[in-house]
Parts: sequence; C-alpha cells; structure tokens
Amino acid sequence: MGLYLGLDSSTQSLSAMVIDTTEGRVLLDQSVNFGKALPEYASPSGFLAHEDPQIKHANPLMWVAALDLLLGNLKAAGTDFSKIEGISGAGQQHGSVYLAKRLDEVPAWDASQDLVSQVRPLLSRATSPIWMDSSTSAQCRAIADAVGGDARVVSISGSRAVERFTGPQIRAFYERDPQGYAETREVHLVSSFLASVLVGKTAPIDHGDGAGMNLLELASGTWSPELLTATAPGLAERLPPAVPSRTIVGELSGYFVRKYGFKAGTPVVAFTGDNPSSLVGMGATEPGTAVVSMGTSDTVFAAMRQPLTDPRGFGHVFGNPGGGFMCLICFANGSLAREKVAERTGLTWEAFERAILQETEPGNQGNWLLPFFIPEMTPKVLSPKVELFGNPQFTAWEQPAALARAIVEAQALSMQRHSDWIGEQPKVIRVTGGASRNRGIRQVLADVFGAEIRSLSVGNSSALGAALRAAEAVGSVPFPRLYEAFAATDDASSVTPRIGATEVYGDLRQKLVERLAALGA
Ligand code: XUL
Repeated sequence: MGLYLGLDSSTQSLSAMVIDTTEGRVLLDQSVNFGKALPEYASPSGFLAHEDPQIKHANPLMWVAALDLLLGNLKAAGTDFSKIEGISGAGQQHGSVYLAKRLDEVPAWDASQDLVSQVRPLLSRATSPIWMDSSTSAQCRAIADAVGGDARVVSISGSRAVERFTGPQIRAFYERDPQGYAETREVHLVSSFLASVLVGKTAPIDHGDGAGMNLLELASGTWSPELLTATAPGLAERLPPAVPSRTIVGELSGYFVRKYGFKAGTPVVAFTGDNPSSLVGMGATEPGTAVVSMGTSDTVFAAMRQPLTDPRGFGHVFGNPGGGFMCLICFANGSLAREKVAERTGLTWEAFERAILQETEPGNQGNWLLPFFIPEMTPKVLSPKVELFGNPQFTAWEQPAALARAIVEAQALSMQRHSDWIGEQPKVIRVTGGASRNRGIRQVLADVFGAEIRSLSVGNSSALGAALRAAEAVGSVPFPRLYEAFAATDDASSVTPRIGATEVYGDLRQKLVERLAALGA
C-alpha cells in the first residue's frame, strides 16, 4: 500500500495521476497540453502539419519536453515525489521512435541539463509516425503478400496488416529512407520510449502495446520471425524484447531523483498502450464489461474470453494487462470530428448537449451525415469524406441542432456495427474520455446500443490505469481490490435507452452501411 504515479502520453497531452492505495484516493491529476504548453513544436492537435492528409507525424522531443515540464510544474506546486513507491505509464498506441544508439549504451542523463538536449542527438529520425498516419497501404499489402495473405497476418498477430500499425510504418521508413533505417539501432513505441527515458536505458515493449505492431506472435508473446522478415531487414536486432505488462523494467534514472526529488531506486513498471491502460482504469480487465472511450480517437474495447478476430478485418486483438487478451476497434474521427462540427455550427458543448436531448429525436428526421473529416481506418476511407444525406432538405450547414445529432448518431452507429463480432450485445457499457461527459452523447450511445451507459467517478482512465498497474506490480495489490476503490461507477451519470429509440436505428444502420458500400468502404 502506498502512493503510485501513472503517466499517460496521449495524442494531445501528457497527464500525471498519483493514487494513494491506503486511503483509496486520487491525490493528483494534472496534464500539460502539447499544443498550448509547447507551441514551439507547432503541433496544436499533437501532430505536425503536412500537405498530405494521410501523413501524420509528431516530434518525439515534444513528448520528452512535456515530461520535464509536467514534473517541473508539479514539483513547483509542492508535490513530494519521494513518497512514490512505483511508476507506470501509457502512450498513444502504434507511434514509433527511431534511435541511432541503443539506450543501454548511452551515459546516464545529466541532471544539470534538460532531457530534450540529451535525447535530441540520439534520434535517427526527426519525427515519429503516429496512429493517425494512413500512408502505408502499399507496405501493408507487401507484408501480407510476403507471409501468404491477410489471414496469415491475423492468425499470427491478431490483426490484419494495418496502415497505422508499427510494422508497416517501419517498412515505409526502410523503403523511403534506407540510409536513416540503416543508421537506426533501436525502434521504440511511444510507451517503451518514455519508459526508457525514465529508467535511462532500453525498456522492453509490453504485450498490450506490442500487439499493435503487426510484429508480435500473440500465442508466444515473442516477436514473430516471419513477420519481422516480411517487414524490414535486421529488424530483430532493432527491437527491445517483448514482455508481460506487469514486468518491472528498471529503476528510475538518477536524473529524476536529483531533479524532482524521487526516491533513489523507484521501480518503473513496463508502460503499455493507452487503450490497454484504460481497460485497467475502467476496471474492465475481466470479460463481461465493454468500454467506449471517446478521446482524440474513439475506441470500443473489452477483455476477451478467447482471442476472437474480426472477420471484416477492422478489429484487433491486444494483450490485456490483467492477463489474456482484449479486443479493440478504433475510429480516427473521434473528438476532432465532433470539434469540427461544433466549430462549423458555432455550438458550445452545452448547446450541443441540448440539441441532442431536447431539440432533435432519434433518427434525426432523416438528417444524416458521413463523418470522415480525416482519413478513417474503421471503415477504411482513405480520403476525407463529409457528406449530408438522407433528407433531401438537409443540404447545407444551416441546421446546427440536426448536425450535432447527425455526427453523434453516425459515430455511434459505426461503433455498434463494427463491434458486432465481439459476441453477445453488451447490456452495460462503461464510457470514458472527454466527450463521454456530454449527456447527449451518452444518450445516443444508450439508444443505439440498447444498453445502459455508465461513467466512472474517476476520469482519465488511461493515467489511472497506469497508476493502478504500478500498484499491482510493485505493491502487489490485486486488481479487484483496486477496482473497489478506484473504478466505481457514478450512478448519477447513468443513462438508459429511451423507449422505442433503439428500434429506430435498425433502418438507419442499414442506410449508413449502404452509403459506405457506395464509397467502396
Ligand atoms: C488504437 C489507436 C488509438 C491510439 C490513440 O488502435 O490507434 O486509439 O491509441 O491514442
């Protein structure tokens, strides 16, 4: 029992949460937003501008700068890090960092300098492709062909070769910049990179996040020689080992001890992906509870009894940090798409909620929207496509209330359709992420899924999951005990389907599917 720190490096911000497992309380929950706090990285939404909408990269130094900034802010505000017993973390999934030196071979970080100036000379690639990048269709094809087809990639790794996954991204780097690839000694995920920075040496990749690379053999938890060979030459030497999520990967580097006052020897537990971490933070590591997370991306995920795979090829199987497997379906047009609609209609989030709850009805009188403001992976729509359809009168952006409902209905219908392979329809869904605070959005989810929607009392499930994972691995506090204190649902926020609403969506779901089929998706 004691205090544990969880970090979450997401697309748009870095968060830190400290929990006290003796008292069952969250002591601290703070973030820095990359766009606002670090404008010098020119990434208002967490990634660099590019003329090709399929290319989405970020500067990995921005994530490092955020770590120094956040810990510095917390120390300045009086946080006593010497009481922390263990640390873990989470990162946006799939993104990769390329280093010209193995971190095991670099000298210890110097506490008289900042981290950015010490990490900068180690990079063999100035930018990191992130999960929003969809520029690697040719590499996905080549990898699948090399091993005998999509079904083979799925049976080894739990997913088809997918544009944002790290293997196809590594292959694209090798093809587009062979010199840069040749100079690369180590390839990390965002999660293992940040864990490495904390311990000042090469940290392994955990099974939760490692499964999002198209490189891990799910059955053995080791890198698949077949997929490594199909991806890029010499890849085996460039990857850190893959380990179970609860592995302690090292002690916090002296840099953090001297600079921020952590205890010498503070254990660091393997970092994982933000979604596997949220599975823990939502108290959902046992099968039976589905989660909808609404952040920059929207995701639907759940622990799985057996590693089922998606026959349509959009869903994935990742390692469950609580043991076994989880499934996940990801939608790129999450908050960014909702924000675009709010901007174009001029609606505040309160007005957006009112529009859904009071001014429109399920089915939206036929006012429907194809909501792909950026390239979408589920379903695959590689060029942005925003289209009003259904009601012939619904042609321009002049009906704010109908547009608010239209984006949320389209997203919820797509989530439901693309998660139908998971098995039985969930009766209760736990929701997390900024948009889930909007009651209107929760109501549409309840109506479309025909399920009760519940939120947790503690927000920021990925950072919470990281702190809980540290407590479980370092403090040996079992997850069920931690869930009693930290993953309780908040009854006042629960929403149930409105009478008759769920039925309305049968027809609409079909119309949306037809529209997508017409797009070739
Ligand atoms: C999951 C995915 C996204 C990122 C967002 O496959 O690509 O949810 O993890 O951070």
